[in-house]
Amino acid sequence: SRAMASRDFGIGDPLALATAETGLDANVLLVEDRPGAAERMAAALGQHHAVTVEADPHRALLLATEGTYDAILVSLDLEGSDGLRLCSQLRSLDRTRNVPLIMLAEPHERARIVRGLDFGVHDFLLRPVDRNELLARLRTQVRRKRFSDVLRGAVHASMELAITDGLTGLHNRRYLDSHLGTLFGDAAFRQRPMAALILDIDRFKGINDTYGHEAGDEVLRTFAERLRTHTRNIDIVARYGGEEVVIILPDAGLAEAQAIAERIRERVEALPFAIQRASRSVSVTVSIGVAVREAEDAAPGDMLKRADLALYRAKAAGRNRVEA
Ligand code: GH3
Ligand code: MG
Ligand code: MG
Ligand code: MG
Repeated sequence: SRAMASRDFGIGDPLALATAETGLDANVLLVEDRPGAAERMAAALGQHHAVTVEADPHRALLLATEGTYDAILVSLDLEGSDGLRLCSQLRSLDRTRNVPLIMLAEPHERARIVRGLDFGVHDFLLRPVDRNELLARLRTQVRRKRFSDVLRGAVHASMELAITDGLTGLHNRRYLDSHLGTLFGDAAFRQRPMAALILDIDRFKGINDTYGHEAGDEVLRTFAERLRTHTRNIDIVARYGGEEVVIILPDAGLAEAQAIAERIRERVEALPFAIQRASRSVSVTVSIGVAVREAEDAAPGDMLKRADLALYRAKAAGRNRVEA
């Protein structure tokens, strides 16, 4: 059932994916300033992996933050600088904290090895480094990293799914409900305006009845796409019900909100909507209710209620219009 669940996210079985390849061509950064040691390790790794050797810890940090390495090996006994400090920096920077990090140390440096492990260095190798051990530890770390990347992607995908409407790709009502309170409270606190539009496609049932439910779905997808095109990134566009959409306009007053609503109404009316399976297009119009946050509103529901009443007036007045 785990495989089933992950297929739903379109990522395949993460465990299979992470364990399948054993070749594991990895991109490795080796921070080492002893020429002999660097050469031997590069030779050992070189067969399967791409190795960049860097002796200077500052340049190594730059390389690590700019590049995409699958693993970083750091010598703890660099001449005149502290490999452990570099490890700590690599573990604290966003760009590098998830890259597998392996310390190279002398056996008598156990105390420093323990400190490194304490702040999150993933593994260590004792000198003289055994070639097979090097390859095995590297392989383990790279595999762990790839596995956790896949899982991270899956978690991200499932979180996206939970707040996205499956048909239109707009935010869903759950997302709106969970965010609107905060936005609304923030606007009230800063005494900034905020507006809400409720949009409802006119006589949508007729499109379903005439061309079928799938044609109706296609119109909804196109409708959503046009709304995305004609709103800003900071606006929240959420599918609220079947063919109803709520748009939250942070920082917009009444005049601006009405202008935006009117522009959307015109853009919907101006271009017919394609219905591919019927090889034709249909005219669609939308009615829009507009409301703004009032000082006496206790909750965003008050604003939405006024927008809904305005929408009702728009329908009653003949549809294809904006009312506030
Ligand atoms: P009005 O101008 O008064 O809004 O008329 P209307 O027909 O659009 O209004 P009504 O709310 O009565 O009907 C909405 C229809 O939307 C009914 C429902 O079958 C349809 N609908 C709701 N969700 C979906 C959906 O996801 N896909 C499709 N194809 N139709 C849907
Ligand atoms: Mg309706
Ligand atoms: Mg409708
Ligand atoms: Mg409706």
